[in-house]
Amino acid sequence: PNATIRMRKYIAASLSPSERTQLLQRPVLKFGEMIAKVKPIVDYVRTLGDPALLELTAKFDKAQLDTTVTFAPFDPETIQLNDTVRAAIDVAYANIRKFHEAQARADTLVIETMPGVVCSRFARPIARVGLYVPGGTAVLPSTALMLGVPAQVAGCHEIVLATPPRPDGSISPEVMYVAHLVGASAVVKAGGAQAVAALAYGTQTVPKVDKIFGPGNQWVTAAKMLVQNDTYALVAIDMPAGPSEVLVIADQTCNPVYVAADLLSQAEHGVDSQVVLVAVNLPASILLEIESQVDAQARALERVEIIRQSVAKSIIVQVDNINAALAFSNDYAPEHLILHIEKAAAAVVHVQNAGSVFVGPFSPESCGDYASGTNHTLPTNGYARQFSGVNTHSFQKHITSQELTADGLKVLGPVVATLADCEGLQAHANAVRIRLDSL
Ligand code: HSO
Ligand code: ZN
Repeated sequence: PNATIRMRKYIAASLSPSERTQLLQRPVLKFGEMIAKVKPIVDYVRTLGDPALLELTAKFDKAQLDTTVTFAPFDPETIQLNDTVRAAIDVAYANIRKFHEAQARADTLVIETMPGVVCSRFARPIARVGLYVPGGTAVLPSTALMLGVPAQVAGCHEIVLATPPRPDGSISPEVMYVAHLVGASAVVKAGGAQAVAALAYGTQTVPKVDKIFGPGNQWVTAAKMLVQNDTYALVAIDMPAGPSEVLVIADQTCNPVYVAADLLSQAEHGVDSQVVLVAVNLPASILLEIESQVDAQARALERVEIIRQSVAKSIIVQVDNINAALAFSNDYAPEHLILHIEKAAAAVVHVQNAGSVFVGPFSPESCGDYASGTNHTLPTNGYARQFSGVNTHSFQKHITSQELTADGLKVLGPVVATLADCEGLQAHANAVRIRLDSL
């Protein structure tokens, strides 16, 4: 227990291609295995509904409940919350709301592609959404905000929040207050694969939803992936989720105390959290200072035992210049990227793959995790290559439409008829020619 809390060190230039690939990899998630484990749970809830949900909640969350769902209104007067916490939630709510409202603006496109041919696109909310708020080793009212605010801003009609109850059967007042702020219609007291199944299929009391959002452990993620593939459930998910990650790029201008603090803020999430430091041409003394700060700061933290395990699996990669650092980061595609470098803002144009970027010494990840306005539900596991973090559009779909005038059809019709002939689809060509003949 007294061993130094330290990350493994590598020099990028001396890595073989396969060693580099190895370092870029996340721990393999055994999805096949997990799917097999969650399937019986999902099937049980799908076929039996509430009784199954109550039984599984007693088994996994040690909570004996009579009913699973609490319906709105959630009277804020009845929610016991200290004033400072309430005020902090209010500020976070306002900032997240500002940033996510702006995303919904200027959403409508109207484009005349040819004279008399007008194409448009407009957004509509996904009517019913399910937001999974994890319990487990930490209570996460911030996740309720990060999912609830964009759902509210997008105009979703029914917002169902699911979260595991505490052993006494209650939900934390912080989460209940957020449920009130975002206008949730129901809170489902259940967690894990069973909660995902309830949201996907609905039960006697749990409303069925159209899309399920939120982070969670392997059980939750596997259940989301399973129900997404069930055409009977007809449900979408936000993205596949894995353990949380951060990649910090630091050069000789960095503050080693800040760098260590940022690495640890991610390392405390869980034993499988991924923490990477890319050191750009760092003098040995600064690197040593970061390492000793990691050890010293970690020892003073309550979650030191979690950190011991996550830090042991974490790495420092030493590179010669900023281009090499950004290349490594882009290949890694981190959920969070923190830039502790001289011209941090100027480096952002070179970021190709990342969930969210934290620019300069005064932008700790914690600010984005809670209250700056950006979303903290972000792609992990390298999925930042092809996924965006949760945003207002995640709660909408875009519908396109077109309207042609008679003159428009005269111009476009022959083109369409030619292409339809090409494909041998005579009825398609006909639908145009019949009109052209009558014009
Ligand atoms: N860093 C986490 C989000 C979070 N941090 C919630 C604190 N609370 C995953 O991106
Ligand atoms: Zn965090």
